[in-house]
Amino acid sequence: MKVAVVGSTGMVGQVMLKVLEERNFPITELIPVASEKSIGKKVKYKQEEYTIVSINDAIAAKPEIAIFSAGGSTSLEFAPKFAEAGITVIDNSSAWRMDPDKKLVVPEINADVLTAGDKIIANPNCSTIQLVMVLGPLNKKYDLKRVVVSTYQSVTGTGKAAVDQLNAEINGDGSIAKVYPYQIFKNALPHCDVFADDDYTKEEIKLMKEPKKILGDDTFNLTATAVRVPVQGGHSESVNIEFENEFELEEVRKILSETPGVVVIDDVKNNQYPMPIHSEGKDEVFVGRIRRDLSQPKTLNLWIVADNLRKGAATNAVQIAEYLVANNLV
Ligand code: 11C
Repeated sequence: MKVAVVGSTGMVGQVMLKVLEERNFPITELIPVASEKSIGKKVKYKQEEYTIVSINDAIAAKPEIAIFSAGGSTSLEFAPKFAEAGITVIDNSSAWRMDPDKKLVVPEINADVLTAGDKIIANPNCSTIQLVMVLGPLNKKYDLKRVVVSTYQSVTGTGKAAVDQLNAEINGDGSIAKVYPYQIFKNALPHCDVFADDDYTKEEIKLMKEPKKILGDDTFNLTATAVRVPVQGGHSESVNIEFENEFELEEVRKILSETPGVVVIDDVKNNQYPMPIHSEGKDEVFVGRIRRDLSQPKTLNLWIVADNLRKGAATNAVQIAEYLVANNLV
């Protein structure tokens, strides 16, 4: 299978190459694509060097699959051109996620919506993916009524310049250009992505809309506050979930433990709970601090952590590609 990785030099693009390699995706030819300044440079994949080509050259090479992580405007302009050439695009940007004609997919939850006719498939936002991995199985059993999520997001979600800002601030180097409007070291910014409608940020709006589309259920309410913290290994989420139906805590733990891709770490007597420092580099979504909300019935509190560059981006995209191949949809 010929595979193009568009945005191959970016933070997510680099993890995509790593994940494709680790999972031994059946690649016969890798076509790395990046912006003009990187064309002609090399990327490494399975001990071999591949030359970065332009996006138009990638279309001409006719890969079966193109995985995009090059930002919304590149996706908006080029994904349709790839699709017209018969290439299936898996797009990690927010460009197509809420388009009613495009599928938004977390394979463990809704891969069955995919067909051979889907030529542009959207990969959800990182904080959405880890949330729906937990909401999905609980919704099936207890029926969601209302979800309140607060995130604690890694600087890696913003990109390399943000990681550089944090490290420079840790090292006392004030000369680096700031990606955030404020210092991030020793700080927490209630501000991920830009402010948009009704004083919510775009990240919060993604979190409030995408889960309903993925779960195929808009009968529940969801509100979000997204916070950037000086953390690198992954995104964390504090989630309050009210159900229509009563639940037993032990059954909740059992359902989540049996959900593929979810790992329960919940032993507070021994200080065991998920943390970004442990999720870094892993593909699973970790959940813990599972407890009743004592303030009202049928309501649960829990804590979800995942590596936003892996399950939150690259791994989920590669899993979509794996599903397409396994089901002869490309
Ligand atoms: C963040 N979730 O951490 C973002 C990064 O819509 O795919 C990914 C943005 C997106 O800031």
